[in-house]
Amino acid sequence: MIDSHSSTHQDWLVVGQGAIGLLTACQLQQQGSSVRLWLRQPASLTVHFRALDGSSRHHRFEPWPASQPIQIAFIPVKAYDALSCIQQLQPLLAEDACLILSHNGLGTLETIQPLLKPKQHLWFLTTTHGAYIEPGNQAGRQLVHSGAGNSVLGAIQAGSDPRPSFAKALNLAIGPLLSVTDIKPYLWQKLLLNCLINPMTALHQVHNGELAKPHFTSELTQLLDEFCLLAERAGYPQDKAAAWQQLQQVITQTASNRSSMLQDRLAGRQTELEFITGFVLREAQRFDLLLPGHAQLYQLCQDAGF
Ligand code: KPL
Repeated sequence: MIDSHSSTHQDWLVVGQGAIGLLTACQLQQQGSSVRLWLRQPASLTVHFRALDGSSRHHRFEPWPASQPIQIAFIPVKAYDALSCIQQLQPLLAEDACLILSHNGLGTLETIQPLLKPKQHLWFLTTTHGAYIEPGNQAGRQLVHSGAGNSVLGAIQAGSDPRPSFAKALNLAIGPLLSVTDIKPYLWQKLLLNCLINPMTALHQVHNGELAKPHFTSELTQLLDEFCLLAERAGYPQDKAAAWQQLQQVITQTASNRSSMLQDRLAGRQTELEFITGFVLREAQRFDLLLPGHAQLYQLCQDAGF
């Protein structure tokens, strides 16, 4: 874990106005960092933030100044927006900028990495913190930090500093933060949860907790078996019993939540299906594996129009 006692003052860019991005932005600002937002339409934004202990406070964020080089950018945008987002930021990126991606699914890094200059470094952060934006008429955003979690940070390029200076600030914002030298096994563990929970809940339009019901057990078991087969071949072997236990734990802990894919479906937004089940099926093809459960689930999701 990162030492949480010393504070750092850095110029952060946080991209978008999703719950995890705004949570991080508020917490970074609270501990003294300068934070600006990158929104589709450059504008200032006020966030009414309700912390875990129920206390409230207001945060105001200005857009990134058009001429200032970007040194550290936290980019918690959907997987399908990650590439175009980096392309937009590119003209302003400092020669040695640090870019931290955070999204569900895999398959974005391969297209982003070739765009970066030799000293621009890419990181990935995965978090279990819960946050949501309350619908409301008030100007600005009503952000609720709904569940304490933890985060894991890892560099994508070999040879990156294993304890970058910005990790301290992230630890204070959405820690406890574990800094790892290889983030990929963590991303595969998260992929496992996402490729079982997200398409199933989005297809059946149920809260996460419904998946604990016995009539979902055999399908979830098949999906897990197939995933473990693939993960083994891809070099990220999973302990099936532990993975099943973790799945049940997440289903229970997030029982009353709608998965992000169900939320996207209900809001008529694009989903991350291509980067979750789509990625799994593309990987399976690479290893000549047939994953009939995932293939059928993918098809049903497509037929349902998401
Ligand atoms: O990450 C999630 C998501 O909804 O995207 C899970 C783990 C499934 C929790 O809802």
